[in-house]
Amino acid sequence: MKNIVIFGPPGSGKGTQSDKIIDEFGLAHISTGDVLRAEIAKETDLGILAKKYIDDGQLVPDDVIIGMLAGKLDELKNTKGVIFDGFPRTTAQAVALKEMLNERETDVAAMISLEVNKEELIDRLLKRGKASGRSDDNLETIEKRINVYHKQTAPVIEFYKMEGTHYPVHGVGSVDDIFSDIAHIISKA
Ligand code: B4P
Repeated sequence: MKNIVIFGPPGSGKGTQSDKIIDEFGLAHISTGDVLRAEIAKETDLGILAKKYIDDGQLVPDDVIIGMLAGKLDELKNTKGVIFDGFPRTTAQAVALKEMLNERETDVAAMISLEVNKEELIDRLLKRGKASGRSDDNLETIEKRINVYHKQTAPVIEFYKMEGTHYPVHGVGSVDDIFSDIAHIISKA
């Protein structure tokens, strides 16, 4: 299996590039953000809990996310590989993902880290907020999410550097040019 982690701050293009990776490489896709938004729409217990954190720009607790991901992984059998989009977002999640994959005799082949400056992130998310009405795409929550990223999520980069699978990608420019850099990395991974 070829498993890929697509990583980066909020608005860096994880979801955008995941769509292109699916088309090109035929991998399965798990977006923890999409799963949480689906739970919120269905008003499940998990959705009600997650909404409080998401609307406040905070991460949903690790134990909740890790349990949810294990369930999703079990639904995917006989796949060529999985794109993990928005997961891991803490070092504890990175360790849990490695354990879950190792139990299934596989691992992460590449962690693609999209690098985008703060002004560009804010600009993109404010634009998306106008179109999508997402409750977390307003200036106050966006700034909180970026701070949470630097404190809790950026340390995940060190984990994958130690694993030898960290690949930084410049994430500003045309979606196709960025994808071409990503596709090159995945082909060789
Ligand atoms: P996510 O849904 O993962 O959302 P995101 O980080 O905001 O978006 P992404 O980087 O995918 O951006 P996109 O491609 O859409 O998470 C939402 C929340 O869920 C989190 O804040 C957290 O509370 C919770 N959560 C999720 N996973 C969790 C976890 N593992 N642990 C704990 N909590 C978790 O791009 C954004 C915009 O930019 C789009 O409008 C797009 O069109 C545009 N864009 C993309 N590429 C562009 C480019 N090259 N140029 C110009 N615009 C571009």
